[in-house]
Amino acid sequence: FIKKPSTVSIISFPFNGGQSHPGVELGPKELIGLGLVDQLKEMGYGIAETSGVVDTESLKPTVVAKGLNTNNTEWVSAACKELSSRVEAECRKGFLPVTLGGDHSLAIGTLNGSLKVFGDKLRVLWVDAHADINPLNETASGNLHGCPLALVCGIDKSPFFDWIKEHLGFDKLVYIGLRDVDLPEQKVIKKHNIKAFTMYHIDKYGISKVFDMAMDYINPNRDLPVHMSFDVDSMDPSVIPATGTPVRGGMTFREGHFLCEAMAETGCLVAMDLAEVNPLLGDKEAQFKTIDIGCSLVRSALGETLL
Ligand code: HAR
Ligand code: MN
Ligand code: MN
Ligand code: MN
Repeated sequence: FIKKPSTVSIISFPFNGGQSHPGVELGPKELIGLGLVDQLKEMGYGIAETSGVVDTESLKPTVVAKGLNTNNTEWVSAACKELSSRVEAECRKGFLPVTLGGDHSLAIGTLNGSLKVFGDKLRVLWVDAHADINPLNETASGNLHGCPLALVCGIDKSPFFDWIKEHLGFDKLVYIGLRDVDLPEQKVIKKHNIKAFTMYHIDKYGISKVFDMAMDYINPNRDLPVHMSFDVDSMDPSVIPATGTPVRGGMTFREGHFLCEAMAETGCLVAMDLAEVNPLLGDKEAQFKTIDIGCSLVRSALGETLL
């Protein structure tokens, strides 16, 4: 794989079907509206013309199955399948897809796309307050943004997601930032021995050490491609207030940016997701802050602050 690709593909995924707060579908438009694409150009990146917007509305199914435990199942599946092929195509060109959400169910698509390209070599850094690994028949909320990793890792082989053929090994995944993990998720994490650095570990060791430990686990020689899926609710709600499921006690401004900078420094980033920016939640200041800091997290992950 190419270290530090020089072309970024911005993929907008204006999707809210994985959860129940309207507004998260406006994330990509607002992030780009605040200048994200221009900022990346200014940093010297080429921006692929081919990326663009996934038309999630047109993928809404007209008939839906009854009695499922998860909401909008067919819609999430159809939208993520399309997103997967976009991410796959951009990675194949040697470009770095940055997918702007949209709720975090989008990772069902983005991770499938990067897995197709990088196969067994792919490593995943999941940055989130939540573990997003609820089995589909055990999620209490029924919201699929709480389930993407169950599908990606193959715990769930739902007939509604039969296009998912390749699965991520549990030893190729690492979490940073967790602090709200449901009971079924705790069981899955323990059963499969998934490496998780929670806020406790960030407090105990500091973010720098935590990042190194996380990388030492999935990518000890810093020579494997890493897909970073960044849920903005990993950050403290005082930093990122406009998000659907905020949880107290998250990463500070610097901890979040440090993590992104450290990821950039490895040169191993091959794809990034920025999920759960909801520009309709909170007051104007909360909204601006969230979008502005969303942009700066992406810039940091692409090396802005590494001089
Ligand atoms: N674990 C809860 C559920 O499954 C909440 C999931 C939350 N939200 C996200 N994903 N933003 O990280 O419903
Ligand atoms: Mn989350
Ligand atoms: Mn909870
Ligand atoms: Mn998430």
